[in-house]
Amino acid sequence: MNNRELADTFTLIADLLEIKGEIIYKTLAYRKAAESLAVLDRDAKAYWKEGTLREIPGVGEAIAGKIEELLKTGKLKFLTKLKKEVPPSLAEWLKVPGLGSKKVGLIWKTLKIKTLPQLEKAARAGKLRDLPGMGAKSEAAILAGIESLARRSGRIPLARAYPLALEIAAALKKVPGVVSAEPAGSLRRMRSDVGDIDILIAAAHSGAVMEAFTSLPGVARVLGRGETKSSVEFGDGVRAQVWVHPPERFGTALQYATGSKDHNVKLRELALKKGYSLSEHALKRTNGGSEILCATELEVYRTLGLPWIPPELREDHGEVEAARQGRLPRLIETKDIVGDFHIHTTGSDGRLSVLEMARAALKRGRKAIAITDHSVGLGIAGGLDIARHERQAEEIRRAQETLGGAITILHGSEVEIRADGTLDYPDEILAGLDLVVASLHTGLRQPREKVTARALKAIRNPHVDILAHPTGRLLPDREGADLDMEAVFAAAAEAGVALEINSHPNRLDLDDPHARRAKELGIPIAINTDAHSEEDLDRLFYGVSIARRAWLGKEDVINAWPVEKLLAWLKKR
Ligand code: DGT
Ligand code: CA
Ligand code: ZN
Repeated sequence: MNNRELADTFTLIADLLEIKGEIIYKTLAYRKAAESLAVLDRDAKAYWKEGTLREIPGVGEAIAGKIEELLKTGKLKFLTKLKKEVPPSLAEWLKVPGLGSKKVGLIWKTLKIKTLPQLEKAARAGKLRDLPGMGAKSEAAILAGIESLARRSGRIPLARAYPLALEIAAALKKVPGVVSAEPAGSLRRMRSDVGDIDILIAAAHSGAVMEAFTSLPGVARVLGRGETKSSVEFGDGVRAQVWVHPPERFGTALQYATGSKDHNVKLRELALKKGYSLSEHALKRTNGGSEILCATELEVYRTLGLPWIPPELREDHGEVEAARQGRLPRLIETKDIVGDFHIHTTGSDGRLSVLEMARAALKRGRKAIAITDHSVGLGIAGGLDIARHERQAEEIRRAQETLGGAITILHGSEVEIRADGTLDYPDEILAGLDLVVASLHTGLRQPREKVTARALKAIRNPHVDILAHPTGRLLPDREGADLDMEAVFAAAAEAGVALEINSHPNRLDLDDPHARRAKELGIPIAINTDAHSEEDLDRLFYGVSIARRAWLGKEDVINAWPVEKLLAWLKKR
């Protein structure tokens, strides 16, 4: 049993005792032990072998005995007996937002039910509202809680984690004594989903930071609180942990905590070859063991003879070798993007007019945009029929006149690829447009051959310039179409059609492995916002992050080309 499993065991005991109705101080002892085991920096087994288990904060004689029994036998008689009295499935109920141990105990004892599906059934049948201290409102809250629990897959979409991480970091930066607060882990590497949120703090003392962190608004449970590390869970199940390190070692700690694990392993091997040892705690010379303090990551990499490696590349996908040979790519940055070729307005399901959208884009430094409202077939989004589409040309002309030469507004369309692969406007209409974005929104569950054939047919239509969000996936739960991506790439390369990285954090489609493959094949990439509102324009950086994870530079991305080059490309097509 490792520390995590020991901690989970004691949490389970505390949960079951609480549901049983045990006095609170008894359950608190188990929770305290669980919290300190969760953040312990050494294996509990090591303490046990030394006979020093009771040095672990919150571990007294009784709990030390239980840890010993668990480590020896993998089981605990006390828990086995407790599980006979209180069904362990009830602990699941505590994860339902808005459901505490008192209510769990009450529902279980009165209605004689013990599983989550039984609880849901009882709530739907209106059986909870008449229990003492409850009502229709708390019944509805429980039902909503069960539904949100069901939606939660193991990993957290970046769209949820990223803003939360920035909020946490901003709040902790304000704590007196904090020098820096930076997200680390998979979030800093901009993976499209993350297991948890890791935040690194540079501060000489940790007390005030931990206090502020564990009492942040929205924190539902404190999972562990220690000197160097604490972790919490938010109401929707998102977990975050904070590590505090002295400022003079912050670079070493940030580098470690950013990962990935595989990247760190590579780096550690390189360090050993060069006569250093690199660990979570310190970078040291192997002979003599003197420490090299690194306040910044740059110093860590420089000591190992490397340039700083951008976090998005740290996946052990060849970046360490490339860094050694001085051939790291110059990655695209958000400020390189001058164009956005997938934008909606009130013409279909967007919130702003052409002029408002163009102003908003101009404010963000864009020099060219394409208005690409949905075509008529996509009834749900109120697509433009041909007459309305032609009237939109007039709206665009007026907006262009109002804004002068500051921004080029192209008239495009996001034209639907129908079930048979034909497009939703006739070729004459498409031929008259500045730019055509084709996309699949329906029939995504078609068999591989059929859906691939549709995409290929669209790519081969000579009027199509960009294939938008190619797979149609929606994060976190709706998988994309079962496309044969190699066939899509081959067709796009041949036709010279650009493939989109859709920046909406629920799409991020192409994903980074596919975007990297597309670059290898010389396919132009478009990073578009697919904006339906002004705020969507600010989500461009998500798409840029995917491009960076795919090793793309600005030459690979049509949105980063000078406007003249883009116009020449469109004209030639
Ligand atoms: P996640 O949270 O599953 O999306 O992925 P990460 O990469 O954030 O991983 P996490 O949260 O388990 O750990 C944070 C960082 O700590 C990770 O990126 C690298 C570092 N790390 C964790 N375990 C190890 C390890 O066993 N060896 C090394 N070298 N680094 C580790
Ligand atoms: Ca993590
Ligand atoms: Zn769109």
